[in-house]
Amino acid sequence: MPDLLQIGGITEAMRQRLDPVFDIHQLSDFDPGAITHIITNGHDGVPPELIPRLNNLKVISVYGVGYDAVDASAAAQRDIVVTHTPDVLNLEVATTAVLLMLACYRDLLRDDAYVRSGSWEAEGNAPLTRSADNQKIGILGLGRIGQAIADKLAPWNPEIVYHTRRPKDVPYRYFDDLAKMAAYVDVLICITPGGTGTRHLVSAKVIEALGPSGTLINVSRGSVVDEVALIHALQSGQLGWAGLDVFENEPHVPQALRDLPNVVLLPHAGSATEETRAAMGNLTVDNLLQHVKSGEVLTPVPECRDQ
Ligand code: NAP
Ligand code: 8YV
Repeated sequence: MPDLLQIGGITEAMRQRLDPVFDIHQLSDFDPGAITHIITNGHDGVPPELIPRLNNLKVISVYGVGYDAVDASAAAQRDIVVTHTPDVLNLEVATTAVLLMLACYRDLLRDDAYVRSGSWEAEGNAPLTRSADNQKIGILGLGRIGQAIADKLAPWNPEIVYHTRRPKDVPYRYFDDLAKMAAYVDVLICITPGGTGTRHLVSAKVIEALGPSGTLINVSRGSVVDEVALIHALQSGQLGWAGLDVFENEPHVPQALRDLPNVVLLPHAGSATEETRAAMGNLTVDNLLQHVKSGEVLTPVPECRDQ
């Protein structure tokens, strides 16, 4: 049986499919020379110093589409294939982005608290909120999930615009300058990959351009947004609202963010439904089983294609 190193948790359903095929080892107890496969997730990844120690490693299967916690280029150089779980979570993460945007516009948390606290009875109707209809919405990163977000927003009749490094063949206006797009839109939705290439792409300048009536939604990675600048802008009124699923130092969320009334916070739950996590788990395991069966994988990351 091939030896599989498990980094982070896996579901019972995943274990049941892996058990008959692999000897599963934990980080606390494994023989580096024996490991041929790794299963991990987007948060834990693979510690960079581990890869050179695993001379027989062939596949790293990541439970998640984002793989910034694995050095895929270093793996590819050693003929190790990294796989991930694209597409099966597009709709769920898009729902999360729309959920955060609507919660900000309609002040869902404030109004929920208004009912629970008895303020409705004591003080009368709650203050009015803002309509989410007919807004200008900028998508930063119009890939698989970004497109699903644009599709899911259609009933709110938005004007969709976008920023990526290269323009796409889509019917939306392209901005080659993120700050200019931020100045144009009412809502900025971040859904790029994480990692060094996108670190603090949403800078103080971009946040300032979005402005006091603007809303920032981040369902990408915490590293994409300058969190210190974001907190400052939300506190000072330079930015209106933020809906955040991801943070720079998860699961730590700065107290300053938790104290703000104009934010909606989720615990990196973009794909976290029973149905979508089951689909992600299946694809993560399918990649490993397919490799044992045929030497091929189903969904390699771009750095590891054509290997
Ligand atoms: P994808 O299809 O590869 O799309 C990524 C998009 O980002 C592309 O349009 C790409 O276009 C753009 N991009 C990349 N680098 C950029 C840069 N420096 N500046 C501007 N645009 C850039 O990926 P996906 O499947 O949609 O997933 C996107 C990311 O969402 C994942 O990597 C992950 O980090 C995050 N995610 C989060 C959750 C959650 O639970 N919150 C769940 C799933 C995924 P160009 O190459 O033309 O720039
Ligand atoms: C997961 C994600 O929470 O797919 C991703 O990139 O961020 C989420 O779907 C995470 O990767 C689970 O490991």
